[in-house]
Amino acid sequence: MSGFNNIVILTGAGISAESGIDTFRSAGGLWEQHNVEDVATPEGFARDPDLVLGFYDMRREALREREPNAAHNALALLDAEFAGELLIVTQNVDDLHERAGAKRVLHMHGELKSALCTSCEMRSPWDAPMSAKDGQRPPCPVCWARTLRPDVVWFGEMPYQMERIYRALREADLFVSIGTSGAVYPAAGFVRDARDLGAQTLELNLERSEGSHWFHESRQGRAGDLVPAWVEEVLGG
Ligand code: BV8
Repeated sequence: MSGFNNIVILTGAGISAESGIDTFRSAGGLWEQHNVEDVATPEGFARDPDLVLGFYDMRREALREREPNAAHNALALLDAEFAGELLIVTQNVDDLHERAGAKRVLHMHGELKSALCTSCEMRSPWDAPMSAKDGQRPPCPVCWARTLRPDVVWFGEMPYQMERIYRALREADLFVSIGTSGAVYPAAGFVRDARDLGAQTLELNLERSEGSHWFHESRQGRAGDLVPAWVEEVLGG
């Protein structure tokens, strides 16, 4: 795994599973507890904002008790030690990559700890409940309107920084997918884009995913085991 100069990594909920954060599609996962149309679409938010705000408040609150795991720490080490180009594109809205120390991180589906105001469209760091309290939702720190929403990308919404991601995929000589089911686009299509553009492709996942057949190599196992071993291969040269 040595000799690469430009690595793009895509992470999904599976990299945070060993930190105790629910994934979406495993047994008991988020989509078994909640109807995705109700809590992860703009239509659901328009229909019942407090249900949606409560869903994200619960996940933001749960994040306080969670810590990065060995996989996040290994990617942070790679970020610090790898001399080439590196971009960690995460579908996750948790902050565990950053808390592990990774710097070159791009949240294509937004972040739990960010608030987007639908009046002034400004984003603000946010780590408090967004649901109404005593009948009032909290005010936007910029314009004071009580019109904040979670700064996450819902189904039917455009993921963030797509141009930057496609530019990185064009330049990558290695694309690694970690802990994702390959069920949601456009992220699920990145492996094909990277492969068509000449990159080597590697999947690290607990089980075979919907996209496993697109990868040159697919390794099954827990991220906490597979990722440190892979980072050692890359840094050990
Ligand atoms: C878009 C943020 C247009 C919010 C998420 C009809 C109408 C409208 C849209 C569509 C449509 N048909 C298709 C679409 C597109 C749609 C889509 O793909 N739908 C699917 C369901 C078919 N996509 C969109 O709407 C996207 N936007 O298309 O805009 C556009 C786009 C480009 C250009 C022009 C226009 C926006 C989608 C974003 C939705 N937001 N999250 C939040 O977090 O609440 S999606 C969410 O699910 C994640 O972010 C991720 O993207 C996706 C998949 O989740 P995973 O991370 O993979 O988690 P999952 O549980 O599925 O899998 C976990 C994996 O880990 C498993 O494989 C498991 O085996 C493994 N694992 C578990 N434990 C471990 C492990 N691996 C290793 N170690 C372990 N310990």
